[in-house]
Amino acid sequence: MSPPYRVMGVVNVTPDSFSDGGAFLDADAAVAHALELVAQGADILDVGGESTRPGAEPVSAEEELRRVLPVLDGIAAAGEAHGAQLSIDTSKADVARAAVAAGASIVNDVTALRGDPEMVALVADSGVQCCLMHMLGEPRTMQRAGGPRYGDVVDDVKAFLEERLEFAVRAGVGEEQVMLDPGIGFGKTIAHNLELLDRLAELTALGRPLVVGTSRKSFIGRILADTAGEAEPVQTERRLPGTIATNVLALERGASVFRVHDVAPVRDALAVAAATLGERWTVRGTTQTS
Ligand code: HH2
Repeated sequence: MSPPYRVMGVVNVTPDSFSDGGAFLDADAAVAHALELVAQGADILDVGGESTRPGAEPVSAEEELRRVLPVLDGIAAAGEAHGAQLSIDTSKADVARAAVAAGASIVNDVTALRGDPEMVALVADSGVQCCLMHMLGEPRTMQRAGGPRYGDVVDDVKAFLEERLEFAVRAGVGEEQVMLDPGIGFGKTIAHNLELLDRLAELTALGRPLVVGTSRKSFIGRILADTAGEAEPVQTERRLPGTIATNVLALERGASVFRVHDVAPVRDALAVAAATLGERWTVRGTTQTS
């Protein structure tokens, strides 16, 4: 029986993503990588053509489409996705529309429907699932010195996600289409990220599946550097154990979709953690995955 949580493998078709920028810019390499993630057990493939790392420059819809469409088509043509759902990581309605036509059944919008006024109608009309993520500011500026500031970060993120869910539902999106994400690393200090992970269970009160994306993020690199007395954040290649630790904790606190670059090791860690938690996790999980 497959577990009631899902692993979302990251397929970045970008020159500038923070951990794998340029590695899969070529469509064939990206398709091969996507199929490798399926072989590792990915339930969802999240294909993105625009980096959202701090400081990243926006790209046009045309360029984003030029990057992602051949990859979505290639995955479909290979016929080896074995039921893995395709997700498009975009905040542009034109990109999402073309991706849905090419087989995507999830729109992962890091702006939570604020980036493009046409996005909410696209999600409502097409009936696809969508992931609404919290972000303070925008990628180009969100981690600048001086910010980000919150009253209580968990309360603020929760109120934001609740408002976005209501907005989507008012515009005709079915509540059952929506997943919510606290947006780890998006306009947050290390302390904010840790507080959100520690108190993640409070977000389960929103009644929708929670997505978390901690994979290889810089707060992991900085915690490890501080612990080891190193000046620079440890490199992304050394962030897998921290990625696993945070995903296991997120599972225990009620998350049910895990967005990661390294699918196989995270899947194994989650399987053992879920077995250990037994009923305590399943009870929460089953109320959330419908
Ligand atoms: N994180 C990134 C991108 N998209 N989507 C959701 N729902 N949640 C996340 O935490 C999230 C996301 C950033 O990671 P990555 O895609 O590896 O980097 P980049 O944005 O530089 O391409």
